[in-house]
Amino acid sequence: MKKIVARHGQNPLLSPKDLKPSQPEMVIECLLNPGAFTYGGKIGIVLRVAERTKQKEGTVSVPIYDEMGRLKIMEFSLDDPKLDNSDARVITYDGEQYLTTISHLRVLFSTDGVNFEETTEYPPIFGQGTYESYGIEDCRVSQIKDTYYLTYTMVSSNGVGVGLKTTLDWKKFKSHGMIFSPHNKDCAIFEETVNGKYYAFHRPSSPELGGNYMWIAESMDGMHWGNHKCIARTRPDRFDSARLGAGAAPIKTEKGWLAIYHGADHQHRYCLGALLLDLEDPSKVLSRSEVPIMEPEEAYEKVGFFGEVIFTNGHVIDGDDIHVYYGASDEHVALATLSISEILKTLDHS
Ligand code: MAN
Repeated sequence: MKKIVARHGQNPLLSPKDLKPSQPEMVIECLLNPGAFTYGGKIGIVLRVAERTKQKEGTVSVPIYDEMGRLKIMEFSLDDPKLDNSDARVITYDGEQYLTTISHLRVLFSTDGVNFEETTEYPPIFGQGTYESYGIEDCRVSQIKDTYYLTYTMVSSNGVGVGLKTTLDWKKFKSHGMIFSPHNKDCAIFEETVNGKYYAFHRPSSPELGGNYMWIAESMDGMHWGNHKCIARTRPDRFDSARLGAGAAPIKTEKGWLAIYHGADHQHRYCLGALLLDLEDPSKVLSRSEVPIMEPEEAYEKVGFFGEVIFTNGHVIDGDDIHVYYGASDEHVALATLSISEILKTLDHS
């Protein structure tokens, strides 16, 4: 019998030491959450590189970009009572939140899907302007005809929203601004239209009524979105009790659209689950995982910058195989091959 998940023997494929920081003041803290695609006979990934300023004793410093895209370093004394640095990912100073790391994206290519190389031919993509001053993160890539749609998280003190860029050649990018306003992330555009309409998953967060649920939206042009519907909510006492969000674009199967998503519980443990959606109306959920299809098991998934995390936003399909690229413990990039037919079997229950 085929297994649902087979991790690659060379895992983790990429770790912070494998790339060079973007500037001398910075240290790469995490390589994570890549989008994946195929281009020119190669497999490409759009990697999130999270960097931190070099730390000095007695202080904590955080990086931000100014309006001109220049790096600015903010430094706080560790004994300052206005400082709360109990979370590895965010610090709060005097009511204002800052990310401890700032992320940019890098495009790497591979001929075997395992060994990836960075070349000067494809320069890194940095955050730009007011809405990306805390960086850009977790890029999904959807290919529709010749165009690649990059949906990614824009982070600034204004909030967290979804940005869109398009490219034909991975060298020139067109920016289309913010397509889902704060607080929103985890956006993946379907790779084909359904009855003439574009569809996208997204994940707004509502602090009062509602929560961190997965939504779907429609569009006539792939840029302007409406008719939003909530398709999956958190479930008490399950792996997805606190939050969930889409992985990469869903996979078209005979039984429906198969969407892989991440679900986290209140201990911030991130696992993967699956949803099966109606082929003609993807806002209709046919089935959903009762238990995770993949959960943190290996040392590199359990211990790291932020442990007990498996997070995916990129995969490449090859017949029944889904080559899932994922962020492991918010620090490394790893690869696992999942079987479409085996996942579908687990979704037969409803
Ligand atoms: C959360 C985490 C971080 C990320 C921020 C902003 O705190 O997912 O990794 O940097 O959100 O998106």
